[in-house]
Parts: sequence; C-alpha cells; structure tokens
Amino acid sequence: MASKILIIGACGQIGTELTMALRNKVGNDNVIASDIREGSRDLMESGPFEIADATSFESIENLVIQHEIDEVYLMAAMLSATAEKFPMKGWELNMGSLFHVLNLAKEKKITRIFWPSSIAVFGPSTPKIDTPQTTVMEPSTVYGISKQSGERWCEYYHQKYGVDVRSIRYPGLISYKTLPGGGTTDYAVEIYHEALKHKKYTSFLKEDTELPMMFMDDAIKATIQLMEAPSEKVKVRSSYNLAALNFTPETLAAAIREHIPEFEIDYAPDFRQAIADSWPSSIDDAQAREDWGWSHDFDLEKMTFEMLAGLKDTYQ
Ligand code: AKB
Repeated sequence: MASKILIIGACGQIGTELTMALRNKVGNDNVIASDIREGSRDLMESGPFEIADATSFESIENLVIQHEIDEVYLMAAMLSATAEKFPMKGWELNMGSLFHVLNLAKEKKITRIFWPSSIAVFGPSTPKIDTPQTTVMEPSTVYGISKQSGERWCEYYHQKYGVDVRSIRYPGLISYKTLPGGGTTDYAVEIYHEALKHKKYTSFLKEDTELPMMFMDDAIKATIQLMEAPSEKVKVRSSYNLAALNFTPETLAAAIREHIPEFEIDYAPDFRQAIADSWPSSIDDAQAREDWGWSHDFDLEKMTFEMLAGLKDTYQ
C-alpha cells in the first residue's frame, strides 16, 4: 500500500506547490491537504482536503488516525515579519504544532516528519558570508528563536526517541502560484507582481541588502529529495543549510529590467530592514550537497524568466 501523507498548512506558499507535487508523485488520494482555511481551486479539487488547526493536538491526531497517515509535512508557520507583531501567537503556532507532530511520531502513530526551518535561525553574530552549517546562532527575531528551538527539539527527538524528522533551513522562496505572507523576503515576490502591474516597485528593504533566495521549484525538489533519502544519508537531524542564489533588491530590479526596460524601483525601508540585516547574505550548503546530492537548477535569470512568464496572464 502506498504511504499516506498529511500536509499541515497546505494552502500557504510552500504547502500549495508541495501538495500538488506530492499528489503528482504518489497519487491524489494519498496526499491529504489540511489548513485552517481553504486554498486554491487546484488544491481543493485535486484531492482530499480537511480544515484543521495546527495548534490543536486533537485535530491533528484525528486526521492521522482517520486517514492512516505515515508521513507528515508540517508547513504551517507564522513568518518573521508577522511574528514580530504577534510574538506569543507566533511562538504558540510555530512550537506548538511542532511538538504535536513530534509527539505523534514518538508514540509511533506516524513514521516520518518534514519540518521547515529557515535562515532566520542565524543572527547578527553569525558569519554573514557563506554561513556554515554549524556556527554561532543567536537569532534576534521571534520567528528565528522559534525555528532555532524547533531545530534543537527535532534533534533531541531523533536522538532520544528515534523519531525520523528531516528539515531544511529555507532561504527566501520565490514563486508565482501562491503569495507568501508575512515574511521579510516577500519583497522578492511582490516586485514581480508590481513590475507587471505598475512597472514600478517601492522596496521595503534597502537597495544593497543581500539575502539568500531560491525559486520554489528548487525548494520543492530539495524537500522531496530529502524525504526520499535513505535514513543513513540524513546525517543532520536539526536542519540542513540550503542555497541557490543571493541577490539584492537592486540586482533583482536589474534582472527584471532585462524584460521590462521601463521598470523602476525606489526604496522605503521599514522595520523589516533590521530583520534582514540580522540574516546571512549567503549560505554554505556543502553538507546537503554531499549527504543527499542536493543541487539547484534556477539562477537569477532563469527564475526571472519563469516568474514573469508565470504571472503574465494574471496582469494582461
Ligand atoms: C521570512 O522572510 O520570514 C521567510 C524565511 C526566510 O524564512 N521567507
């Protein structure tokens, strides 16, 4: 029998594309999408969907039992900018939901977990360039603190209880199918929409703020690759550094101008600038490349082409 997958937070930016990719791979009925709200029509119509609150152990456990779930992808999270506004809610969602799935795995009700971490685990005292897998980690945001604590708990549950939990420190993710919500790297998605809509964008980060980023297709590829890797190859049980490209608002605008020459950008940094300034500019992901063969496909030019092509119809 095919293994059954539950995606919690399936209607978010990553969850939507991950659900569709996994449904294509293992069959629509084997991937149960769940979220606190309904999502895109494709997602809702292509397979089973359940409304569930990630902070309720009972709702998650019920879904696991009812659908005989083996693997859980826990994609529900409050991102960096929103969690600064609602610290306790951010902590409760990000940590509470993780404990629920870790405890279900400890009780042997599920066999494998994917949980996303983030470059937000790093902080101002971390080396900024080519940030190593193992280094100083003193995150200065609520989101970063929750992700770093989560990583420690993942490793702990793996070592103490043998829980098969796997994780990636995602950089900023760029996609055209679903909008991100509440992150510091969201500007890199908004800019494409505004370039097509108004040929102008005001960035909430300064022109020279360099951050690690990745096109969504690469992030989905990495996630599935990590989950399919033989257990002995997954040597890091906190979370893997993962990298593809790094750019600033200025270089991204220049890449867009190759397609839309009249595109203009200006800058009005807000509270998200301080968050971005505390994060790395580039990441060393040698361990992911070595342990389970990760490699990325999209550079800035290829991603920009795909983003503009993918959004064109929406704004014509
Ligand atoms: C955010 O900006 O909060 C996220 C992240 C880097 O984890 N995109």
